[in-house]
Amino acid sequence: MGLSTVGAARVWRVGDREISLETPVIAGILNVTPDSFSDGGRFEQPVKAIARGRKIAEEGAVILDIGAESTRPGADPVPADEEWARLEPVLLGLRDLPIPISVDTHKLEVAERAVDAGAAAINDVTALRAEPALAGLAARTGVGLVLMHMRGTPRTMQLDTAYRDVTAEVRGTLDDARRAALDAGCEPGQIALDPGLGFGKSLVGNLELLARLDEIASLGAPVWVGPSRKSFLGTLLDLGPAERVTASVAACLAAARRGADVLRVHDVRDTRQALEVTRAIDARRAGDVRGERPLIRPRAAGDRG
Ligand code: HH2
Repeated sequence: MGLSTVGAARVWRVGDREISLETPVIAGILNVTPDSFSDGGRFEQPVKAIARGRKIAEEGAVILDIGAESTRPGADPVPADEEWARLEPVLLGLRDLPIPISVDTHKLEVAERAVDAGAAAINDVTALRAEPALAGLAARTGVGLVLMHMRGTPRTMQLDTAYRDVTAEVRGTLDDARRAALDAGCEPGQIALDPGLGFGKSLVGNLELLARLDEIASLGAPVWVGPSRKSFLGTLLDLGPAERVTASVAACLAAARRGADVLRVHDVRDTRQALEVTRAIDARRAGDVRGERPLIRPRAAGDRG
């Protein structure tokens, strides 16, 4: 099994902390880009981004995922220097944030600088295809590593969205990427897997991946999933990005039912409320009246594995 345990508890290890996965948790999205598909330009200025990052933590995210290069379909790549120039002031301004920060990048140079500046995880939307050495960085530093499935690149990914069996193909690719990270020296508990909703998938493909998410979860690693405001929800309901909040929350709840551990969302407050209601109901049914336990805990000294 890929999951770490403390007693019987499931956790994801990120640097010197661990995130409890006993119940699904939220990764709040902060895009410091001019061109992200749903919030491009809103948090480009560092002061606005820093304020938004603090709000995301207050609203109940357990990790803040900061991206400085849009991966929307058709997006052009951003040079590493420019990506880092967008990220640096925001990372430095959020150094004292109580929750860990992940950086959404597939560039080694950017990831190294981000880890030096305190990032606790790297979210690689290419699952090591762009830069296999990201696995070595995670192995050396102990940061968390998210490996996400994408077919092609953001420029090409929507050109071919036909699969014989989308879930089987995505599962196989993620399993291979996870093995490569383990071969590079990562510990199983560091690695999370993400089916990459919207990255080279059709409407039906995205729905099928959500419906069969338990098959991805059966690999044993923590599962990230990011349906938030994505165009497949807009296609389903004929809605623009800003109108997709309810649809996103519904997709998150469906994913949580099928084994998602970390829900990557723009709308933290709404998603958190929905999760809490579901959790309260499920707890009554299970007769589970445990008190609140902290979701992010310090790791025991010397506990590296
Ligand atoms: N989706 C996006 C970006 N990064 N990372 C993971 N692990 N999973 C996802 O589903 C995922 C991701 C795209 O969403 P967003 O960041 O809002 O848009 P953009 O890439 O245009 O900045």
